[in-house]
Amino acid sequence: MKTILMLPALAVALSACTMMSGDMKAYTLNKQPAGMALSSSGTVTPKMDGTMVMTTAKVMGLAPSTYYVAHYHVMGTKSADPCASEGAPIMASKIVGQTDAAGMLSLSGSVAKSEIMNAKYFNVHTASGPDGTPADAGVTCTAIDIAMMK
Ligand SMILES: [Cu+2]
Repeated sequence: MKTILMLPALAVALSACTMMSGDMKAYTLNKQPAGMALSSSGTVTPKMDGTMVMTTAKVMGLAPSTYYVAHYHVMGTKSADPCASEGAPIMASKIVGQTDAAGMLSLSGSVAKSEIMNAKYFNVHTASGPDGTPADAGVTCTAIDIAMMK
């Protein structure tokens, strides 16, 4: 009985180890004011790769067949909460994508870590079109402190 109980603990330890390689961590995206009419949920995962940061975001429950744009932002002054601080977007980190018919969005992009060194949050906006011009102040967001990542 003792060996059987040990197995799940070992499996957890192994998967935790896999998660740590490359310093990957999934951040949960929370709604911003422009996203309140949507039942969205999702995650964003920045992954360090040498001098670059590869960012992958998956969001569901957005408007179907709609363009969205995401970027990292520096901290703003409107709030101590990064997602409500209204900091400037870091344009080099812009990623544009379109939801499928079910409102599912997958984004991925690569940016030099030096460009986003001062990033304190990452958010997703509705875009006015494929060029990724933001059409609102943000639908979903998470605080991410890039300087704290290895
Ligand atoms: Cu933004």
